[in-house]
Amino acid sequence: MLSAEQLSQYEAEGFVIIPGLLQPDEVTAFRDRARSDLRGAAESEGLMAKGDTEGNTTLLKMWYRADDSFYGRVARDQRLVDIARQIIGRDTYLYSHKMTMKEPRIGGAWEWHQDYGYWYQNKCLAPDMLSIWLALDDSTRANGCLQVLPRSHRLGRLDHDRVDGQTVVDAEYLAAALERFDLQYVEMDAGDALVFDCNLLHRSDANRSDGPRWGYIASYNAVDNEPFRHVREYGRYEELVPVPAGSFRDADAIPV
Ligand SMILES: O=C(O)CCC(=O)C(=O)O
Repeated sequence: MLSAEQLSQYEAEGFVIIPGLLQPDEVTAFRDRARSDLRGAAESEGLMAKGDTEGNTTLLKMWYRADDSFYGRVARDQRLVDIARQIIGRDTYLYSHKMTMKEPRIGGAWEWHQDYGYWYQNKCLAPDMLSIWLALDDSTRANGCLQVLPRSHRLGRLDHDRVDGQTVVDAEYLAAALERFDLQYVEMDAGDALVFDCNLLHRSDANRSDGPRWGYIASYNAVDNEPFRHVREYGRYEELVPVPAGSFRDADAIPV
């Protein structure tokens, strides 16, 4: 659960950082498992490569189910579920979960966007959605940590365009937002989490370092805000049954 102070920071700023949400041994187990499952995974296994404007590529693996797999159990971990339910304030389900992988020197940038820029197009009527971004590596300016515009969630949903394979916020509105809000680099230690509103403007740079920058993102939605029409494979309602903290480590081997 978030403390009252963390919750009011989330509401005011559109995000809050939770230091050490995962214990060091949990991070190690999660990172080792993910590297072994996902490194070398192919497009046929659902791995997506997203280009950026400089020709770099960032990798993305998405999961759609709140199941009993290793990754499903991370998304259903009691600590994450409690935070999501607390913020949404009514029946909540897992919208999607994914790994964003920036490999050393080649991992590309994510351009400015609001997640609700995508999810509105996916037929979610209300912005009653949030994400928890878990750092599996220390996430720094050098390796392409997240950048946010604090308070920009108050703008509501802005228009987005499809540019070079990414859904990015309208350039003119972005320029105005950059004038109005101070950009913040969200540097995190492995195991820290960023909880953020679906309308918070965010991006990340390419990974110019010699180490990987991997982050796992679980996104949650209000049950009554399930897409009114399904245009994507993900986002379908499934009961969100929490599992004890850290029990993902006990999950059996599951296909990636
Ligand atoms: O992991 C990142 O750097 C950004 C990912 C992101 O913004 C997204 O998946 O919407």
